[in-house]
Amino acid sequence: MMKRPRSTRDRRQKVALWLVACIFLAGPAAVALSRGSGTARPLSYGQFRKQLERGEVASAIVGVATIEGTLRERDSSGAPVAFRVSRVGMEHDQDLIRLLDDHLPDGSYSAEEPPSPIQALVFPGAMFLLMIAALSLVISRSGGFGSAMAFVKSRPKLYAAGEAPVTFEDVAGHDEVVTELREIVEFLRTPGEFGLLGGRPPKGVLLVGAPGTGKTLLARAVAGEAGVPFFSLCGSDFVELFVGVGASRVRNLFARAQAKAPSLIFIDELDAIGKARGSGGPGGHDERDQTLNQLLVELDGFDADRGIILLAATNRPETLDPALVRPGRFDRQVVVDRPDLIGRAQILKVHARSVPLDESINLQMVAAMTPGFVGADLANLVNEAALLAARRGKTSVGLSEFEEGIERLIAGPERRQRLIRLAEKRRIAVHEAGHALVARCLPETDPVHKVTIIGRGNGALGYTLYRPEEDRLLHTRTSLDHAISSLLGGTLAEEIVLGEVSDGCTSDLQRATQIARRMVMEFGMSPLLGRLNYGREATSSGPGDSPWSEQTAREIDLEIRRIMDEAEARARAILETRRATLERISAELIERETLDGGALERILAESHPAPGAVPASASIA
Ligand code: NHX
Ligand code: ZN
Repeated sequence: MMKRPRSTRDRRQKVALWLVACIFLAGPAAVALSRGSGTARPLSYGQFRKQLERGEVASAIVGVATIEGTLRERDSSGAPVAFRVSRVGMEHDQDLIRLLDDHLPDGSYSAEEPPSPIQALVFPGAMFLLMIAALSLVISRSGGFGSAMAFVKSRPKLYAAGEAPVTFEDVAGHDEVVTELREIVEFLRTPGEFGLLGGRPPKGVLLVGAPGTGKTLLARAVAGEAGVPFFSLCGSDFVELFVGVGASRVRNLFARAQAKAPSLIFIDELDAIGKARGSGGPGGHDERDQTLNQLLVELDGFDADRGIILLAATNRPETLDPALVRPGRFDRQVVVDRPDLIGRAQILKVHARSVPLDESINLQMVAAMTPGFVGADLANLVNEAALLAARRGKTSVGLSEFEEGIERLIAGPERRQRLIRLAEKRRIAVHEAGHALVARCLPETDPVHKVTIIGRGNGALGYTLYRPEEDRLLHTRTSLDHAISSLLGGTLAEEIVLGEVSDGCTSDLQRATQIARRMVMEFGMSPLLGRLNYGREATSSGPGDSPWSEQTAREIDLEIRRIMDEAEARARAILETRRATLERISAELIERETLDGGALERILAESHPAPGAVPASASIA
């Protein structure tokens, strides 16, 4: 191939690049200019209609997707205030035209002409063609398709040695994991000494744990402690549009890491490439398989003595291709658990370093309120609490901000619907009172922390919050039975007090049924089916596929049904014998909207029978 003089090539490439840049930049700018929306006040469609009805609109031009015009209101310079309503779309209706006619009768509104079909088609078309032309110019001038691929190649995020100042000091709540990882740090620091006694250095280490538990942070800390470069990529980065790109990225990654050895490679979400081959159904997974094969080749190819270690993270190790976890590959697994009480307190301490806390606050208490939270959740919580304190005009963050922050993280921000019909408010209150009362009357449930009929951003109209007193690791059969009963308590209370149920119970029933199903299928808690594990859910895709007989399938259904029925009977007995208490709690809820654990206790203390007294009819299960 003839070589073009370099200067010409460079110049053409520059021109082409400028062309691309201009089109990208000029497009939106031109649109913005033509709209003249520089100082227009953005209004929602609703606001606009309201202002129109109040006669506050002076003129309006109704466009295809926008309404622009001026208000009667004047700004500081005496000019009428311009406004702009965008994303009107569907809401253009006959009603609007009538409104405009009524309120702007002197014809001070008009409709913008829709763009002619020619304009609408030709302009974007021409832009598109120009872009393609410019892009292909760039590609052809920069050396053909091979380097076009480089364009697509996502470079691994590289943290040079010493540049990633994360150390084990920054990792709180994972003492055991850190102990295990120190060995890897030692190896990276002095790769040679490891093999002195014939020991084989680790090659690949798999960090296994739920999302947000700090696996990436741990990997960075290993690199930081060892002072080696850290190449970080996410598994899903490898799974791309074009067959072969993923594999070439793997090759590229290892080549770069080898060049900088000793070094650390970190692949997050390994399961994205490492899923068992051929598990994804027929066809379409060649790309992932190629990528995985390349990864295996590289894993076998690199000589561990050179001081490269591969760390990877996954939250589903069981889905990984068995070839990946064979000796000499990812042969070590380190479990990064959800932090326990002590771990959470340590993590909170790290995140609260830069946040002024109330003197009264004790992070131990916050840790106790957040069972199940992972590091990322706790970081969010501290942030949320700090924002709330700022919004409330406080100079330090107190316990109440943490409490509200926890609820926001679990269920979203408060959503006080302005308009709830009294009958519905009553139903919500009865429902939540039912949950709370059943939970409170059964010995093996978590204590009720709070009951409320104030809705939340997640769509719940009301909810009952429990407070697990310590991290519960195991659940007895009784505690699962009781959990189902309290989940059913809401709907049952509606039925008992209001005569019929509503459609609000989906999520309660889902959760209750899931517990019952797992009791039967996973925990061997059904006498009829015996202590067998039938696997999670049915994996069958067609009839006759299921790993158990039809007879067993029927028995599973019947046993799930029996557990649910017994739990329902238990809850019903509690609610029927305490009908007055139920009504009392819901009345208080309607009045006060939220009851905390203490308020609930006070109501219960004045009521009969006492919560602990189990009615005779409830002893059937
Ligand atoms: C509906 N919403 O779909 C209406 C609009 C029964 C008093 N007909 O069980 O709010 O029914 O104890 C987390 C958990 C939405 C998020 C449950 C989001 C339920 C909630 C649907 C109370 N509390 N149901 C409950 C409820 C509903 C929903 C959720 C969620 C209701 C119930 C929502
Ligand atoms: Zn409910």
